[in-house]
Amino acid sequence: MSVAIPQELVERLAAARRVAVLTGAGISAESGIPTFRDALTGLWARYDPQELATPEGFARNPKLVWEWYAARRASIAGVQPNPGHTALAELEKRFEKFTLVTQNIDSLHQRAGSREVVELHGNIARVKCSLEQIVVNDFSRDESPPRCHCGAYLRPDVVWFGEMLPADALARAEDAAEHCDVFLSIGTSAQVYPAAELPLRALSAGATVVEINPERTALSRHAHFALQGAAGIVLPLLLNKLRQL
Ligand code: BJW
Repeated sequence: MSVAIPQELVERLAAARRVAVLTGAGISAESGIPTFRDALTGLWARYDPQELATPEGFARNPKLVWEWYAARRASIAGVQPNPGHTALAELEKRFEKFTLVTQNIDSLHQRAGSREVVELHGNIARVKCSLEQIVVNDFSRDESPPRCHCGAYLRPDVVWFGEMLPADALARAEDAAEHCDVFLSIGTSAQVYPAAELPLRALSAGATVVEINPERTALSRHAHFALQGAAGIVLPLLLNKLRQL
């Protein structure tokens, strides 16, 4: 699928001083990590989020949840950032202020070289105590799940449904959305809150909002530009157009 990049978008981006970006599972799809809501290959098409991504599910069956995340952690460790991640790391260098807010837990933005990354939904590589909510680095892997020194189970340091997002990350994301000239929403279905509110906050504050996604989403009709294509194709094209100006 070939995607035309509107010249007006390139010019608005070139004139921008502050850029905010929200990414979702779609940007990592081309690295081989499944999205959540794809009807056939999405994680939630094959697994029940109530059982695997809620505190109640973890309380019912901690071993099942721990082992599901352990398998995902192992598969994420084997993938590489793709041209979409790399293009964002390059874009960051061109702007006075560039905040990359991600819902992803896979560290692929950091591995591609992005520096200012705000993780809204945690990081699968970290483990925290399910009682004390503090990150734990040193634990015995003999049990499944392992236990904290306090006796409670350890769990992945990710945000499940019904849980609050890390307050500092959310505050930084909201500030970036409300004080940017251009906001890019990339590879997210825009269904999960509060992340889905960020592009709407940017719109209300007067930013140019751009969506990059092969499918239309709830955001598409609000965006100034909805580019229908894969992030790994569209982002390098956009970067090239900017370089040619
Ligand atoms: C491509 C592509 C390519 C494919 N290139 N694109 C207000 C209104 C309604 C509900 C709520 C609300 N406020 C809170 C809620 C409840 C809930 C919520 O939003 N529910 C909705 C489902 C309705 N939110 C919460 O519970 C949040 N907590 C919270 O708000 O606390 C306060 C509170 C609690 C309770 C009540 C009220 C307030 C926490 C949300 C945590 C989400 N956690 C997960 C799991 C993380 C750990 C893990 O990985 O296991 O986060 S769920 C999952 O969804 C994951 C993702 O980060 C998140 C978003 O998904 P994403 O990234 O958009 O992926 P997909 O699959 O949906 O979309 C992929 C897109 O990519 C698609 O559009 C494709 O087309 C596209 N794509 N290939 C570009 N190559």
